[in-house]
Amino acid sequence: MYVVHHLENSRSQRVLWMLEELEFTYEVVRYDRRPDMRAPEALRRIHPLGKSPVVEDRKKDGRSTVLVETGAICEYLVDKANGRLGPPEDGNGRRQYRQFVHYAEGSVMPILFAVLVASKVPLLGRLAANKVRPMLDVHLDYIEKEISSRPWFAGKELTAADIMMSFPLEAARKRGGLDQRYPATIKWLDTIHQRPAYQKALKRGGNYAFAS
Ligand SMILES: N[C@@H](CCC(=O)N[C@@H](CS)C(=O)NCC(=O)O)C(=O)O
Repeated sequence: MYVVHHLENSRSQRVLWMLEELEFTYEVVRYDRRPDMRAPEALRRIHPLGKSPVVEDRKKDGRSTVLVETGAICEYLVDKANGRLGPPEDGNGRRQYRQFVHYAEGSVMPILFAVLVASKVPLLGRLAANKVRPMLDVHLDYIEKEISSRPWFAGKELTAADIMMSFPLEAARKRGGLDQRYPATIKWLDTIHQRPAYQKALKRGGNYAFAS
């Protein structure tokens, strides 16, 4: 049994979506953000980093494995699902899969985070945001080119690479300038939002401001 420690309006929505796609049984423990948008102290009792997602894989003997880091959690679930949503067979697809699983948190999220935080600070923050935004545009241009050439990030089928890419692109649409200038990316977002598993995950997760 999987227990997902899920922070409202956060990256951990992806784990719920993945569990739904795999039709795995899971429980959700929901956490509200504090007024300063940080995670509450209670999450630190589950894992010292105090971030979400945290997934517990509870074994029948009462022991549990505690997992953090969305990409690592997705890869763990792919293993548990005997490779479902994992890398495709062909070499090109495998390379794309590996790249986008890491790229989402490793390259896009840090820039997006900088834009989001800076744009909330008056005057100097906004100037800083304007400086960082072109760096985000480079990523959005690259992503648009990639997703224009195939239906999913690693080829012809949905994989964990798409699940990893969902949050940065949803957040970029909400607050980072991803708009109709990037039609293939917008179409990809609309496609994932229509999946029944995505919709079920939304109901399980509660507040999520990034799905529209
Ligand atoms: N790279 C990590 C990032 C984890 C992370 O920063 N989670 C955010 C959720 S969007 C969080 O818990 N923020 C609240 C806080 O830092 O207090 C992952 O993908 O799991």
